[in-house]
Amino acid sequence: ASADDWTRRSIYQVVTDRFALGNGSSPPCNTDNRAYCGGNWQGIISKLDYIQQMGFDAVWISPIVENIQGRTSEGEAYHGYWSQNINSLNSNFGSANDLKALAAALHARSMFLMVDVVVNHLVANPTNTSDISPETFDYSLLQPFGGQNAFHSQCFISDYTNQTNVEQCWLGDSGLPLLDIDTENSTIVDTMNTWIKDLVSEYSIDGLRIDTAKHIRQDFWPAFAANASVYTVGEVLIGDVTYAAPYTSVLGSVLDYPTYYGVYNAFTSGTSGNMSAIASLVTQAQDQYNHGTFYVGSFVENQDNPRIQSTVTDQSIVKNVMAWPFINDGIPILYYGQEQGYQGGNDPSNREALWLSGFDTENKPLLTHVTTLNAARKQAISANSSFLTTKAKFISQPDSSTLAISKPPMLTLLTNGGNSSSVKWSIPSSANLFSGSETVVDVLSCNTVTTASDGSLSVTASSGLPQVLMPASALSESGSLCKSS
Ligand code: ABC
Ligand code: CA
Repeated sequence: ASADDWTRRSIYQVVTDRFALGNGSSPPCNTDNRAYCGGNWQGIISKLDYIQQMGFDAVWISPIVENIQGRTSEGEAYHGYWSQNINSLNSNFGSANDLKALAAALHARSMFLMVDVVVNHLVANPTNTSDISPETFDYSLLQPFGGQNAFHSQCFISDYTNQTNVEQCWLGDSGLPLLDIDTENSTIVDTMNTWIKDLVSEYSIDGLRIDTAKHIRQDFWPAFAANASVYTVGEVLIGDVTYAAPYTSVLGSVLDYPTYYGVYNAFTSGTSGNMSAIASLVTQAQDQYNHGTFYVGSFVENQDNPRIQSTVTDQSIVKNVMAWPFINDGIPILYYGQEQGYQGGNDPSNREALWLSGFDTENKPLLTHVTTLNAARKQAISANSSFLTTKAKFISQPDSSTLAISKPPMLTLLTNGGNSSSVKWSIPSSANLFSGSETVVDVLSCNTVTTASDGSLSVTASSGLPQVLMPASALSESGSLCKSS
């Protein structure tokens, strides 16, 4: 599927090992152990109702290829990022038939499959951790290359301001080195291009999340993306828009890390959090990225960062943050477990087993919240054929703890004030969002307000809750939002 196909989607990200077991069991899973807990592809298949009923129509799964086995000083390869043989699958997650069955089950529901892929490195379990000099690795296990000459010479990344160092030195550390593949070598480049082409076709993959994209030279990526011939979203882990921007020209787009940091900081520092920084980051990204921010992956949690609720548990603030990916230009991504209120901190605590929640759909306000947000976005797409190609705009507000985002027919009002705050909003007629004396619905609460005769809007947000406003006329008969039943 193309980037345009993906823009109407919303993505549920799972850590395959931590989502569900195919046999329906719920074994204990202590994240501190950094060990496999048993989740697998059959488990995902068995819980597609759970994912789809929240309104998601794409699933991003962990890397699928064979990883190093056994325990390292940093635990087991349960997350899937320690590839050893890219031509074989990670049997902990299932068989080739299981993975094909997952793709087929998704497609039967008109859902997309996104697979995480790692091209930057392979991992060899050091035979002797007190001596990790290059000669000590068993290269024969590292397939399809099998020799030391497939890797850049050993050096650990030491200077993130030196791009050659970032690209050609190694991630990891002496405890567990990630051997950096020589992606300057044309034979290796050809191997990778053929590999991705075959992988996408063999498993009917609809899109790829590209791990460690900034650790490979930019001009490696266009041919790789062309061979993939599906949407590719690169992980460029950086807070800086200008650094990320060129990757949006060599890949489908990037995960929107700069905005993630802006949003995280704005909502986790009390009312001193800088809300206008979000507006300025997004505006920069809209200006600098290829295709603006329409193709970015928009997220507020993932497997590498502490969950929002490890820092802030005020449910009003949490609901504001969670709204972000669904109301801006990018493709929304929800990291599994946020809907269940998970609170894990840094890796590995943020990789809790979802089955321990019992897949509860009845008593989880955040699950209801995300279901509504998905429905609101879908409704906006169907009400305005230009929704997906109209840039989000910010309407300036006097109160620095607020942010008003216009993306017609949606107007979203966010605040970091928390549940004891109350905000009086004024949206001027010059915002050109509504007509005069029009009924406008906050689809999160189903409260309605009426605009003034000039189309301006005054509305109060109580308890620091976010509001997603749409004209009543944009809520169609067929839609499910705010229908009294
Ligand atoms: C292991 C241990 C952890 C331990 C960690 C250091 O080592 O398990 O307990 O804390 C996989 C596993 C991890 C494992 C690693 C290493 O492998 O999931 O559990 O951690 O063995 C991707 C994936 C990630 C994956 C890998 C490796 C890569 O999403 O899940 O990790 O395949 C760098 C890379 C980035 C990578 C990330 C983990 O490390 O660029 O691709 N993620 C700065 C640098 C970034 C750097 C980041 C963290 O630090 O610029 O390049 O990411 O080290 C902003 C700045 C940024 C700054 C951030 C922190 O702040 O603008 O520049 O990022 O404001
Ligand atoms: Ca590299």
